[in-house]
Amino acid sequence: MAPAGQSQPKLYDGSDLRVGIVHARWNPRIINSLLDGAKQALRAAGVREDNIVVQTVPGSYELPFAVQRLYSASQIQSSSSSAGGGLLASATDLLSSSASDLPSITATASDSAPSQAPFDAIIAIGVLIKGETMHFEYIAEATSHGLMRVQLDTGVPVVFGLLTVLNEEQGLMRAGIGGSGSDGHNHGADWGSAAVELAVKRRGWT
Ligand code: DLZ
Repeated sequence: MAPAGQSQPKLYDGSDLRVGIVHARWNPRIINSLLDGAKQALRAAGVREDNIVVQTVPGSYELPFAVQRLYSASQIQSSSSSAGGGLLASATDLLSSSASDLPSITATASDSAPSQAPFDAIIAIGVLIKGETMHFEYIAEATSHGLMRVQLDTGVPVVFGLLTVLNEEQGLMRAGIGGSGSDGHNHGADWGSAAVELAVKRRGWT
């Protein structure tokens, strides 16, 4: 279902897309639901599970750097595998904090192998909850500008999955797990759909 204020989006075919997701680890309950929503929308558009690469960073402030590095790493990985250099250790190791974060890499080049192409879109997910100091304002502004800069500098769509909320309840509602009356709407699903739409349209715009 489309969120309030938006017409029903068209469905786009994501079956040959490779999508990265980078999420912050603050406010994990909200983050996990947003992440699930984004992944569900990607899968519903046909994106293969093994073409969805998830990485984590400590907090939202780290998102722009991580997205930028993840994208460049995927470009390097792609050019070295297409140059016949064989499989390098995954370039996304650069961002991995644990082995379970790593995308699975198989050594056979078949139709069923995960894509080695650069990411077609990257979704950045974070939840900033306003506190009593100015932290919120500084992190929100720096992260928003940073993510916009990364997408314009790299030419890859970066979906803005940064919730800036006044309290936890607002965040839970926007993750579809609110408690009072309505559960709210999971914005992560919109971000997954936006990633597929932008990735498909970008191919026609280049
Ligand atoms: C420091 C901080 C604070 C106060 N609040 C949040 C938050 O609500 N959400 C979030 O994702 N990150 C928060 N952080 C951490 C910063 O984003 C960052 O990780 C640290 O300042 C280290 O650079």
